[in-house]
Amino acid sequence: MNKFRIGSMEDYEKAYKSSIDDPEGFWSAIAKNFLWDKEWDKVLEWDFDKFDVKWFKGGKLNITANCLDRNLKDRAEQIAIQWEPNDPVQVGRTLTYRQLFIEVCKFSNVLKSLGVTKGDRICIYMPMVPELAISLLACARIGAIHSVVFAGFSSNSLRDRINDSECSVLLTSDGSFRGDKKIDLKSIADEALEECPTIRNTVVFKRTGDHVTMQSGRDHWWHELMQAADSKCDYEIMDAEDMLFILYTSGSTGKPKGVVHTTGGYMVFSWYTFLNVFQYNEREMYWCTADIGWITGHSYIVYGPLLAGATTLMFEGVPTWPTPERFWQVVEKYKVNIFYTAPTAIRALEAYGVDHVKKYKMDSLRVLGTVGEPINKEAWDWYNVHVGKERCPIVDTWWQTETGGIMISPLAGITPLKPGYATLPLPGIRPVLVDNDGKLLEGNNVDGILCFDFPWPGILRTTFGDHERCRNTYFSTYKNLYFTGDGCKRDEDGFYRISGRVDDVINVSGHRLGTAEIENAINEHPMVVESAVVGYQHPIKGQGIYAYVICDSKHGNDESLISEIKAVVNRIIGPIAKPDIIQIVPGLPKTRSGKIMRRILRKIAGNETDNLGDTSTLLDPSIVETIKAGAINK
Ligand code: 7RM
Repeated sequence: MNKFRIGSMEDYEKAYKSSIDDPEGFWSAIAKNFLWDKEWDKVLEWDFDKFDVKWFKGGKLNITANCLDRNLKDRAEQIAIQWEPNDPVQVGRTLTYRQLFIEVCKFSNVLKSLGVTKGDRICIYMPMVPELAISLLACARIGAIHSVVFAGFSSNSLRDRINDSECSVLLTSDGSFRGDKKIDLKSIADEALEECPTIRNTVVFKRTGDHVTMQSGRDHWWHELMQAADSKCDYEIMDAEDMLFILYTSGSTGKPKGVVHTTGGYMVFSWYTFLNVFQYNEREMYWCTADIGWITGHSYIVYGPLLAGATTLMFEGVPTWPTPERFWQVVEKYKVNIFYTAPTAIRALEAYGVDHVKKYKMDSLRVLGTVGEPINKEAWDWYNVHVGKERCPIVDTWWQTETGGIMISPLAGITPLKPGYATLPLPGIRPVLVDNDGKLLEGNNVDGILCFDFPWPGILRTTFGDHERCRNTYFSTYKNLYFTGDGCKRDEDGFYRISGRVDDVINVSGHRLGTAEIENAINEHPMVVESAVVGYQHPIKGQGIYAYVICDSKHGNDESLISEIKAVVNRIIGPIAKPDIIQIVPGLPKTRSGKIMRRILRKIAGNETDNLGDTSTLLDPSIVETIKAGAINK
């Protein structure tokens, strides 16, 4: 067994203490576990004020040498990727470590043949097929920076992300299957590319077989380029601090930011957290149900598991199609040992009733995990009793796109569990709680805002093209602290419970959305004068989207206007951002300085209208009564 796998609570306490007493010694011992072309000169340099963090400075490596080449020695014939298609009647695919290695090398050569070199940005807009994972790894192998855009995003969102990081190549597919839906990814991509001057080539993977238009000179078929590709490709030697990838994420203001992760630190952190949180054992079947379009898929479908030499299951479909038994069928079919999903999926399946779960044995399951949003007690209990049969620990993993990997979480079977609690920080992680004024809340039994006062190897390094925005967003709220945006309690035992966002970010089915982003989309409708978006508690999605919209007095029928506005948001951002509720209002509660009082709108959306607090500073307090009277019940 790996000597860095923590085996007991005592071990955890020892590791935690040594990570605090000597962080550089702690992380460098772990980093030595990997293949480096040259060892680092300095383990850590950091400054939260300017925000400059470097891990393993001077070290040279390639992450794919560690995910692939290194695994050829002992597990070339072991399955690296087990792929399960959307439709259960279609057959799955397996790729051993050797096969994956060859595919990655070949596709690396394809990228090179298109003129891609180290440092170029490659946008990836693909369904959950093995070629998506191959794409990430091929980029990493030749030193190109991948920027994956979730294939549920609209052409506008895709266009903006491509342009922000000036990608030169787009990897996509003809279409994708999601449950009973088929999506024409290539046409969406074509629309985006009309306004993407930096894209010189696209590679199109054939998935649905539907007719697509191929622009000659620009668009190439994946299978055709692969046919001619050589299967030998040496990896590019990268600096530890060279960019590995960009991943866009929403914040409280403006457009999504391109979170940047670099090579060495991310590798060490995604591996260490994977191994310890899930207590991964050799040869286990591991399944994370996320999409690679999100950070969870990057760190815990692709990099973490492959670095650990695990078998990672990739699932193309959705939990409820063709039936709400789909997850459990897959668990049984592949004898899944570790299962990692989102609370929203658990709640959705819970709503269909327990009979669907009972049909499947699922005795292979050993560890269950959740991520993306707070888990309510009811969902936790259901997961524990009906899926885990009360014998599988549930790891409630708290982390963010920006943290690169899991920060606060139980270690499966080691940390005592408390439903709703992410429990304790991983070794090397130093959470602090502060009040609104940034005053440190010491001791236990405190409630505040979650921050970190020391860097960890997986921390973001910048936001692409705008370092000042990064510094401002994460390091200027409280001096010398990384600001997470989450509210958090530390209870009498020192255990952490994350309560949710304290900023204007909402979390819909585990997807992060900025209210400003949705408002901007709504405002694109020609009849909309102004809008304000808030989240409200939703039984399945965690949060739903409630939009208050002021419309032009000339607007016609409310109902058709509302569906038009939804369609606009769908077109501009994508289906995940579509408001659940739209209330047309004559005005918004604004202060004399013109600031919308969202606190009031949140309360109305949440049916908490008894105590709206002080409304005396409003320009027109009467508007509150009008909005209340027209509020839409859920
Ligand atoms: C991994 C991921 C990050 C935000 C974060 C929280 C929320 C994530 C948990 C959670 C409570 C959890 N990255 N969040 N995990 N809240 N308990 N276990 O989701 O960048 O997309 O979102 O998600 O608000 O700030 S993310």
